[in-house]
Amino acid sequence: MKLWGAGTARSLRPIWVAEELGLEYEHAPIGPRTGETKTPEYTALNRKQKIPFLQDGDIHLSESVAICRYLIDQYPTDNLKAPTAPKDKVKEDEWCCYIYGELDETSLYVMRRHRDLSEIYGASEEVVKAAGAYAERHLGVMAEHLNDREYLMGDGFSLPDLLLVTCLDWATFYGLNVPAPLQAYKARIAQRPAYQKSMYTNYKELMGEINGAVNGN
Ligand SMILES: N[C@@H](CCC(=O)N[C@@H](CS)C(=O)NCC(=O)O)C(=O)O
Repeated sequence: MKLWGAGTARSLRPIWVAEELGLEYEHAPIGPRTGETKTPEYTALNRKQKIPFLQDGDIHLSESVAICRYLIDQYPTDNLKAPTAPKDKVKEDEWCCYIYGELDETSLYVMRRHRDLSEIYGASEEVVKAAGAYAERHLGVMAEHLNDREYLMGDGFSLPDLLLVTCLDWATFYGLNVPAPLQAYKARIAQRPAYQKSMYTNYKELMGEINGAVNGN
């Protein structure tokens, strides 16, 4: 099994799932906009020229949520609950779509586009501000839900929690207001060894760069 991609919230997700499941995998830590996604070899694998990407035998998959879902279904474990009853499956889908659609794509990535990647997508303080406020509104909805619950689904740590934590890290990094119940929830989940290992695997190149900068290397 080979997982491609490092350095972003999206690339963290499949690495974290693989660690939760105890899988053996090769990691190719290519980054976006480094030219590494545009090589002929990588383009032949993933025409979208994006990370993350998974190769597992004849399965080739892009899209962070789809890769996570595949791994969880293909290599089940009690560490990461996968619902089986239709009513639970749709609840899980509801959370995954909500987190990915409202937090990741229409808020945090919009902020990224119009601030960090403004040379490509155009700079707009107004859009960044509105997207941040929109994210905070939906963080409020999730904070209410998690106020008296340990996890999003009733039955333990599951894919929506993993997606939400990657967005909470991202929102915190962008200076958004993350309500206290979500901070407590994030702190609890951050104790998981698989989270810590995957954070290191996903961000170690960047950490090296940061340490290098601090050390003046
Ligand atoms: N919906 C995709 C988004 C993938 C994505 O946009 N990846 C970014 C890095 S976070 C990328 O590879 N960007 C390079 C580019 O757009 O050229 C997912 O969740 O996997």
